[in-house]
Amino acid sequence: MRTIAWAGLSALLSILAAIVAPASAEDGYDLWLRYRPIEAAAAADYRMVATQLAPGGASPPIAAATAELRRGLTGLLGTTPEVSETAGAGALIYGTPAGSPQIAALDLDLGDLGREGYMIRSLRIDDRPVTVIAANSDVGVLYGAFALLRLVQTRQPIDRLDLRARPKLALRVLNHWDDLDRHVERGYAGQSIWDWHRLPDYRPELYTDYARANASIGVNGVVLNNVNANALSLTAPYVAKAAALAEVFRPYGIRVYLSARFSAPVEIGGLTTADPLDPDVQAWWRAKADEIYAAIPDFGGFLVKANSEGQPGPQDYHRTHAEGANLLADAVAPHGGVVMWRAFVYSDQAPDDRAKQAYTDFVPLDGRFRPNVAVQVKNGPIDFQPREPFHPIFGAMPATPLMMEVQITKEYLGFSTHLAYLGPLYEEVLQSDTMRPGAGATVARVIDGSADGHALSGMAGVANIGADRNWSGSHFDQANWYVFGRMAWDPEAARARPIAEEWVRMTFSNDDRFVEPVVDMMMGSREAVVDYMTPLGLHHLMATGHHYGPAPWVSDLARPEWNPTYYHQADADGIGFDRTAAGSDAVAQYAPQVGDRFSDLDAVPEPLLLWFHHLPWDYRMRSGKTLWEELVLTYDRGVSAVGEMRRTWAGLQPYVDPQRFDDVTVFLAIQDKEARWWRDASLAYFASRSGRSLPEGTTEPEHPLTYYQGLSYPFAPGN
Ligand code: GCW
Repeated sequence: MRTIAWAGLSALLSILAAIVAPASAEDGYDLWLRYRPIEAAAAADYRMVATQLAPGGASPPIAAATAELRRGLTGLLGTTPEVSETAGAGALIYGTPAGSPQIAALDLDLGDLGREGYMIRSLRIDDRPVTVIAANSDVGVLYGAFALLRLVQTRQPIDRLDLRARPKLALRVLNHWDDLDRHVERGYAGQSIWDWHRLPDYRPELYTDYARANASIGVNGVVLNNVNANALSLTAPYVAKAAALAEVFRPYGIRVYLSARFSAPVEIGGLTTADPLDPDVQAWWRAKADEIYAAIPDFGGFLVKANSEGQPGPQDYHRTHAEGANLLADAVAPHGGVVMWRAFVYSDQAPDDRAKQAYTDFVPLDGRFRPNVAVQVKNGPIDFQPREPFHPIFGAMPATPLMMEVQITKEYLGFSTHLAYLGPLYEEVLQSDTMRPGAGATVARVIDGSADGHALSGMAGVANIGADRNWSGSHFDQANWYVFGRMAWDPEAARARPIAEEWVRMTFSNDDRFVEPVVDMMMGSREAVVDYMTPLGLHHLMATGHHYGPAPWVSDLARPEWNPTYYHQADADGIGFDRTAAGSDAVAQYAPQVGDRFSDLDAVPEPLLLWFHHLPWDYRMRSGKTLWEELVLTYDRGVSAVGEMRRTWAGLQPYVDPQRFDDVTVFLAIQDKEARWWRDASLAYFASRSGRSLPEGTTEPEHPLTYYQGLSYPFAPGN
């Protein structure tokens, strides 16, 4: 009796505690899947459409869809829909024709949805209004469930739906640059979320939530470990750990991949060579693939960084990248796996313009890769700079499936403390027209395979996820994870602004007084970073190693192309890298119309001016100002944009929970300070090169150049 009374009392107490405690803290953990109650008036309408859940079957993805719909609808609408096999009025019927007799009976046309697409329709069955989510696979159904929740979360009507959607890319992959000791290379959100030491047994809820978040935006692959790979991740204990993660992710349609170290046959296999043409090496990789697939039947395949920045690769044996890639491709092919082979290479011997080297190495290999190889090309020819022109390889390897790799983590855009929404950056590259023969080959249409008829297609994002409670290190960096997934789903059609709006509505508030200013702020934020860090086409001006802060003066590193001075070439006469025919002729790697446009001073987009041209300080810009004046003004514009962002955010306090409001406020203050630092340090330096003083009316740098040159941050994160 007493025990029961105690149990009852403590249950009562915890209910009371739940009532008096403020609505669960908004620490960012819930991402865009917050499912907070919607306005009472709207809730009533939505409830009519979602009174009952009628799942087709009980497979893990269908169970995940049911769990998500229950969680989401309960949170949003305040009532928990019952789960029932027979669908009454207001039921949500979901499944595949194969798994659900109710769906099969509807005889829907799902032909064009592919394996992962879905349709959502408002229908009447026996005169009862119902909503149907149908797909050809259970994972497609799960995607549809998330899409339906998104409609409610963004307050769109759901009573007359007729939607069809399917992903345009086969591989929508996050690349984790996570090391086995939980350090994350270029990670600014704490340690790796992969707790390698406690895996495979310990699988915290966090992993399921990670999978939910990815599935909600259509990400279907995860490379678990850093491309600067440790061969140990291919040994049996680590394969078992990867298999544990694969089990957690499988219901969410997510496959795991591993970065493979090319020298693994030597390092962990006891062979004396890793030569791709050596039969023992080939047998070793085949056996390794068999072993991995025995543990992870749906293993995605390998990602490889080879002969780049000190990594081993086929060129160590005088073999080509194609021969290296094909070695691994042959090993995974019998299991349906793929190889993502990175084109991020530049040589320590070749004195050629670094921007040209990947093209020089890879383009001659077009058509020489196995069909299950995708060459993974960074968005631009140098390295994830705040702005780069699109990579010329996109216009030059029609016989090879090309993936695009972008950074979601902001190695060069202010780590996690600067607010920079990357949607506009991704969109700018995807919409760039390569002008290849055969019209309409935008980067989007090259990577989705439609320009050349490739079935293998994909996009990879270097993850910005870590063990920080809010996943990405800052609330607004969650938007970059989100927009990556949404753009990878349909790179041709996706646009940065509506995706930002969707994210804001789901993550913060549907109040237009909040949504509009925040979306505007996000849309301008990447350009602000470009302006205060690398204006007018400048690039690679950051500090050595950790890349935190400005250091355009660095000129003493062992390899020329590691030095910022290599990229800006500023001296008393002028500034910029001449990539025209008179210079490195990198323009020749583009289709003639594109190359001509970049070469022509009257046609080159001014935001790329100094990427392609070396110009005198007095060069007349289109504004009529001199280059020097415009440079100063652009830095200033970047700094004032941050001030504007701070003012905008300060006015939005009534619409945001206190914790996230404060977090963002503090980060914007950091950004403001660092934007000034970038501007002041860079201008102090360029003034010393140009021998000019700042135009009248502009603010002098706060400190002398030597002050900035003396700053040192040995423990900046992510190095
Ligand atoms: O951007 C550079 C980074 C390196 C990274 C490399 C790459 C994983 O500074 O940290 O290494 O690119 O993409 O391989």
